[in-house]
Amino acid sequence: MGIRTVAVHSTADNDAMHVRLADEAVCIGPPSAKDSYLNKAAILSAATITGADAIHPGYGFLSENADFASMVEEHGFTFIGPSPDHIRMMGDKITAKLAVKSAGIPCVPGSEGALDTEEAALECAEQIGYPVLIKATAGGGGKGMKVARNADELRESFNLARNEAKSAFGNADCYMEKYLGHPRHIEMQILADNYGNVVHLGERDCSLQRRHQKVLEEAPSPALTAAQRESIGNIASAAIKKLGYRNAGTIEFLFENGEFFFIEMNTRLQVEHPITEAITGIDLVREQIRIAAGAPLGYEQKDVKFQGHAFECRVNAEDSQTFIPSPGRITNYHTPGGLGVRVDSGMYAGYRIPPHYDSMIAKLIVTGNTRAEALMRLRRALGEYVIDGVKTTLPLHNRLTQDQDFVNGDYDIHWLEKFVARSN
Ligand code: MV4
Repeated sequence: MGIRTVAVHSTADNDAMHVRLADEAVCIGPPSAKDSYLNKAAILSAATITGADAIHPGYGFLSENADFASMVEEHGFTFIGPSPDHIRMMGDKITAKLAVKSAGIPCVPGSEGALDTEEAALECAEQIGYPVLIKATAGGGGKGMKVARNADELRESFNLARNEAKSAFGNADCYMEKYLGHPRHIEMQILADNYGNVVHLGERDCSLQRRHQKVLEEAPSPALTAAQRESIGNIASAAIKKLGYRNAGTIEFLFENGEFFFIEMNTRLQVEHPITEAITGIDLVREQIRIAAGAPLGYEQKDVKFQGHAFECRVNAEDSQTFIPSPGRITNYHTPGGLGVRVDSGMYAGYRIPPHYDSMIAKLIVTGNTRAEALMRLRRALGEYVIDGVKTTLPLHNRLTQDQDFVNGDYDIHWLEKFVARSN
């Protein structure tokens, strides 16, 4: 887009590739994230001294922090993302669910808002039927959840859930949902401009996860028909328009027995966005910047063409069996390439992976005309990828992409945990 960029970084990331490649770089503090990447004043100072126009929050850190988004705007910069009000609305899981439900999105049967007492919880559970799940409104992403299979378990866990939510998030409010036993995790990507134009860019199947960390994602989902995609996509777009939401967003669903149930909405760009780019040809970060700059979307749903199939493997510097982080120096590095192969990474030979942050070091995204073609390319690309000096999850991806259930697209949100246990 010809836009000059400023990278911000901690002292632990002095040698990071993005720092080398950006037009300018500003150090915003020491390794500890709370003193650098979460330091709002330091980031705003960096924007001020470099004369920045806009701030892209990336993913993680302050990307879903409503207070940061509003500070960015108050200081005269453009926040590349939704309004602070929408970030706040979706950050509170009860508010989010009530809002999307009233906008027409199907939700998991459960309580209408927070449950204040054990009695109210027991009554709600009788109505919806066991097993039920207690979720903290300030949780999300798997934090602050408890399953209860009967009234005894609910009596045991309800007040505990509230106390844990209070100490973990500073907010005790909990709500209840029917517990779905074997769903897939399917999320819809949407884009909305400032003028009420909304499109969906199809779904991503993110069911392959371990301890709430996604491992491998694919688009489209092997579990959906074109009619199901169109139906939930149109429902999602209509709701986003009704809510007045702008910029990129992802609506997360559980999908079980042919039905969609909303769980959460993400108001940031997601790690797995490249698989959507791969099958739509739409550059999501470019669209985020255009929308933030006040440009109209410029195309409609009928102009969005879905082509082929894409996989993303998250490559972490971790032991592929124990998942224990393995920071350290990369001694040798060779990336795969060729048609349909994309590697999003800042790694290079000689780079020292710092121990302070998330262990994801690369994303391998592979596209083909069909799922079978994409899978063949993915296996070939995984075989070509060389990362020496640290342990990585590449061996896990090699095993996973040979598994018959995976080949058949036959998996739910619990499948990978069992696969890992089986192969250890
Ligand atoms: C659920 C559920 C079953 N039933 N809600 C976990 C993360 C958070 N986003 C919501 N989560 C779940 N909510 C109901 N009513 C099961 C999960 C869940 C899960 C969801 C998506 C991907 C992986 C998961 C792993 C365990 C549990």
